[in-house]
Amino acid sequence: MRLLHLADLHLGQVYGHFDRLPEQEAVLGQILQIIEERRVDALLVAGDVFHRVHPPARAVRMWYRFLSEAQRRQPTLEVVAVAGNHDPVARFEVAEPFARPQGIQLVARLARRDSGALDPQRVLVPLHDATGRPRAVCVAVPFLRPADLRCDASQPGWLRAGVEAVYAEAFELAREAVAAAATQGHALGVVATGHLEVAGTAVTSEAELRTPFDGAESPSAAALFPTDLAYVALGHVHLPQAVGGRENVRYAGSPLPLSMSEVGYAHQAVLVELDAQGTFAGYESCKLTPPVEMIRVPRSAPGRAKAAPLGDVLVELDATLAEASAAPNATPKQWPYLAVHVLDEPSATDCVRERVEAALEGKAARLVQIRRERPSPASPPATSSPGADQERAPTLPAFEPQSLAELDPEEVFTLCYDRAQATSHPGENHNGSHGNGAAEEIPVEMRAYLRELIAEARERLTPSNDDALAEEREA
Ligand SMILES: [Mn+2]
Repeated sequence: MRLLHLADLHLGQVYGHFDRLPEQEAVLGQILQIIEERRVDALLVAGDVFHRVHPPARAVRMWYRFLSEAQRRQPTLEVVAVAGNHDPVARFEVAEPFARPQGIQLVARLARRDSGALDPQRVLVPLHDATGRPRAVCVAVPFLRPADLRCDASQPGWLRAGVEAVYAEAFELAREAVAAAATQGHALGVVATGHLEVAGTAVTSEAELRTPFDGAESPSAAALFPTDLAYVALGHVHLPQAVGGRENVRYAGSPLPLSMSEVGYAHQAVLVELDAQGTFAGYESCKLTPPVEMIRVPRSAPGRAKAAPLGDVLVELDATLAEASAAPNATPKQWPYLAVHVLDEPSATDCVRERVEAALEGKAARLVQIRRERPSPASPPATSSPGADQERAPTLPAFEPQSLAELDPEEVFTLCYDRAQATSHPGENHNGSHGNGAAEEIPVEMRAYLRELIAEARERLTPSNDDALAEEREA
């Protein structure tokens, strides 16, 4: 049977102040084509369907339309979609009464029985081929929150232990289902979903950094996923890759670059083949084409600084846009996104934004970010300063009001935390000898509570606001 693995759609993302739904619709169109042409039996969506806990109504509509259109084109298609950390937990499953009878499973939290044991009826989803024959069972695990776990939070490493325990219990249930099916003459493969950072994963995106296990704390693929699994469809990390050296344990990555840090690699969906015995028989990466270009000035290149003095930036901006020039009849919704990173020199003027905007006058480009970076005291304030450690420079980045739109509350908290650490332990970590420049990581437990708080705050925001804003923007 044939599976299509997607993740991190982030529908409803607003970049700078530009709505990305038109691009997302275009990419969903490419995915529909793959589903139809390749006769996909089951679609696995590994979390972060939406960008925010309160997605705009148009994003929700787009998601349901996509599911419905996918089944119109491929009527036997089954779908398993689990929620990621960006998704609205309470509302992700609300369409279930309609979706479930259609073979669409929407899973946002772990269903348990009164005994506390996982409910196999909800955690396991049977998957069939086009003839209706059972071929696999999917262990549908969403992004796990502390409330989903059954473990002693006072023990060190409880988060990891709790997550490992959930997967171990779910795979035990899957084994029982496989054994039961074998007595009926069916050979089932076991596939699984997950929305988490697995140890040893390469991360390039700023968006998914520092969640949810804080690097060292995250569980390994070996600890989580037994080797007899047919396939593991992962989400959360936006860089597509195999995990733990296993070709059948993969992150699909984001179908569209969400920010400049996700440019420079191919975006894709993963087509997976299971043989008649339900074992992994290979995969194919189906390339997706981003409809809009993303440009960062200065252009990034290995060994090149991420920021440049304003004068250099303006010169490069001019040359880049002359060369990029979108099709002459392109509408503003097709114009490339532009991010500008300016090095803040002591002599720099205060009107960086005005000068950049003036340079863009009449140009077909959409400015999403002006980032001003202070030169780090350890390196000379020249364009040629090595850029390797600039991801998180030892000095904290200066904030431009507009870049706030891109910031996530957790990121703000992390920066404040780093700043507080830097002032309470001056000199300890100020020379940039630690690559990430962070004084000390936020304790895992503190971060877990912070996330709960943020989720709660988001739930309490009036949902109508987004929609009103979106309609206004569209008008
Ligand atoms: Mn994501």
